[in-house]
Amino acid sequence: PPGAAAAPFLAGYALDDSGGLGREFDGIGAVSGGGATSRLLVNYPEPYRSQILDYLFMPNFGASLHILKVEIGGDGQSTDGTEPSHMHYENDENYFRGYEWWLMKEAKKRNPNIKLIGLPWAFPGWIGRGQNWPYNHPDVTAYYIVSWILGAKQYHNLDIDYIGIWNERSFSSKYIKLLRYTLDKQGLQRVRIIASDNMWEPISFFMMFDSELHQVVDIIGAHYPGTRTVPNALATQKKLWASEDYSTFNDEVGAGCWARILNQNYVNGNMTSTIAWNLVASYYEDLPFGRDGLMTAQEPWSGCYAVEGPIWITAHTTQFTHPGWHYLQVDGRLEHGGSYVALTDGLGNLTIIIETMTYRHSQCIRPPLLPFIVLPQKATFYLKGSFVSKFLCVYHINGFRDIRFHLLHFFSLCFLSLQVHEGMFSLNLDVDEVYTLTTLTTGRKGTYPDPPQSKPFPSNYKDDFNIRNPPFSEAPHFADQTGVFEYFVNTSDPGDHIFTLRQVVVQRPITWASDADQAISIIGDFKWVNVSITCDVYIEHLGNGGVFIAGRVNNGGIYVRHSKGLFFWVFADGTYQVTGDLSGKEVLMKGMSGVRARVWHTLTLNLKGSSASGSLNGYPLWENVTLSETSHGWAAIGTRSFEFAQFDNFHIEAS
Ligand code: 147
Ligand code: CA
Repeated sequence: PPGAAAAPFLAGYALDDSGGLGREFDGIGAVSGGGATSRLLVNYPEPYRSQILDYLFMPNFGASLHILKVEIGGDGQSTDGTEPSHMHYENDENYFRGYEWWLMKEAKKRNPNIKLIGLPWAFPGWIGRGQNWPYNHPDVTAYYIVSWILGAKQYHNLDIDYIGIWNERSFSSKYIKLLRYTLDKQGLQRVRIIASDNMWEPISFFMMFDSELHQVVDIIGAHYPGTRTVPNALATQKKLWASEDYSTFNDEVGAGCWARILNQNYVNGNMTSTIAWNLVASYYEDLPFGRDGLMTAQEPWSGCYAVEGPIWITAHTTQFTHPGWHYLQVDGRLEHGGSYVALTDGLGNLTIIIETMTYRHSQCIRPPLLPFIVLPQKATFYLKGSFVSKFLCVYHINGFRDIRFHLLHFFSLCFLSLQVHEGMFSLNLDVDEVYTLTTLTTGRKGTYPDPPQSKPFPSNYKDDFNIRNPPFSEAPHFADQTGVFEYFVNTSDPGDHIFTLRQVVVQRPITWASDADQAISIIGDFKWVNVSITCDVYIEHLGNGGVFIAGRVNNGGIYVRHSKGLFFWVFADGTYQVTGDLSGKEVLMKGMSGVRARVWHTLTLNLKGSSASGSLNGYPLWENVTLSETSHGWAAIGTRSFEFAQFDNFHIEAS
C-alpha cells in the first residue's frame, strides 16, 4: 500500500480474496501416545477428568482441537511407556485395551467433527513372522492396521480419517500401496494416507519418481520441520503437514514456541496442519520429555491438573477457523518480525492470527532456532475483495516481556471491536503477543473452578486387582515400560487369586525404542527412598521363568534398558537374586529360595537408607544388601523375559 512501507515501524498488509485463495486449512491437532502419554489421565476422578477433556476438545472452550492423533498400540516402548496392541498374538483380537479408544470417543462426544489419525510406533513381534521388521510381510502389516481401523468402527463407532505408516522409521512403497489397496477393498476409501511421519525426505523424492506411490499418499507429514519445507515436497503438490511438532516443556517458552510454529509452519513452509506431541502430559514427570504436553494432568491421585499456556495459544487459532477453511494468499511476514495468517470459510468470515514471539521466548526443543529480531510495530491491514466492509473482533493474549512474568491468559470475549474504515485498520503490536482478529463472535475462554491442590503419590498404596468389569485393561497408576500388564481372571482358581494383573507380551515386539529384555511396570513417586513393597507373584513359565519386585527404579521410557534400582527376583528354578539393575548384570546377592512356577508366593522388599532386605512368604530370605543413600525412584514389578506371569495384592508403604 502506498506510503506504508516508507514509514518506520509502520507496514501495510493486504488481505484480498479476489485473486483466489491459498491452501486449504486442515486443522490443529495433538498426539496421544508415542507413547503412553495419556496413561494417568484415565484414572482421574470426576469431575476433573471431564474438565480436562473439555479444555482439550470442547469447541469454543479451550484448545478446541480439530484433530486427535493416537498411537496404534504395538506392545512396545514408544517414549513414556508401552501401549497395548489390539493383537498381542496372531490369533488374538481385542478392541478394548488401553485408553486410546476411550479418548477418541470422549473427543468425538465433545466435537463430532474432530478428525482422527492412527499411527503405529511399535508392532507386536508376530507381525514380522520371525523377523524384526514390519515390511517383509506387508500383507500381514496391512491386515493388522486395517483391522484396527475396522475395529474402531465396529466396536466404538469411530471413523478413522487418516492413517500413518511407521513413526519416524522406514517406509516401504510396496507396503503403502498395499495399505491403500487393502483399505479400498474393505470399503475404507475415505481414509487418507499420511507418509511418512519422518523428514520431508526421502518420501518426497520417492513420490516424484513413483507415480503409483504419488497417487496413494494424500499428505506428506514431516516431524519437527522447523517451519520449513523442501522443494521436492512442494513439487509433489500434495498437502504438507507438520504431523508431529512442539514437544517442548509447557511453560511460557513452550507456549511461545507453539504460537510461532502454528503460524509460521504455514507462512514459511506451506503446512496446513500442525500436530503437537503431546496432547496432555499424563505420565510421570520424571519419564522422558516430562510435561511436553499442551497441558498437564499427571496426578490422578490428587485430581490436580494445570491448563498451561499452550492451551490458550491453541485456542487463538482453533476457535476461529476450522478444517475446510482456506488460507488467504499473503506473504505472512510482519515487517519488524513476527507473522500473520488469514483464513476464510468462503462464506464471508475472516480470521487473522498475528504472533510476535521473540527469539528468546519461543524456542522449541528442536530443531535449533537461528536468532531473529522482533520489534513493537504498528501494522495496517487493508481488507480487499469480499472483505472490504468487514467488522472485526479482537482477541488478544498477553505474552511475556520478561521471563519472570507469567503468561497472562487474557483471552476474553471480543475484547475490543476494531474500527474498520474503508477497509483499513491499524493495530499497535507489542512483542510476545498473539492477536486474533475475526468476524466470529463465538470465541470463549472456558473456565472451571480451580482443581484440587497437588499432592504426592499416596505413601500407603494397595491394589488387589479384584475388579469384575474394569473400565480399562490396565490397573491405575501402573505405567508399563516394557511388556504389557493387564487385568486377568483365573476362572479356575479356587482361592484368593481369581483377579490378578498379568504380563501378557511373550515375544519381543518389533520395537520403536530400546525396550528392555525384561518386562517392567513402574508405579509411585520418583522421589521415594524408603519403601516397603509387598506383592504376590505367580511365575507361569516353567524352567527359566522369573519375576521381580523393585524399588528406587530410576529410569523408564526410552531409557528403560538402563534402569537401576534394587531388584528382587525369584526364578522358577528355585533360586533368587538381588540386582542393582533391571538387566541383571549387577548381582548383589543370590541363593536358593525354593520358589516354583505355578505356585503363588509373596515377595517383600524393604529399602531403608543404605540397606535392603527381602522376605519370601513372610520369612526373611536375605538382608544386608547395601545401596546408595541418595538413590531414589519408583516401585516396579516385572518379569525376567517376555513371558506370562501374574501379580496380586500389591502393597507399598513409603516413609
Ligand atoms: C519424537 C517421537 O515421535 C515422539 O514419540 C516423542 O518421542 C517425541 C519426543 O520429543 O519425539 O521423536 C523424535 C525423537 C528425536 C528427534 C526427533 C523426533 N530428533 O532428535 O530430531
Ligand atoms: Ca486379587
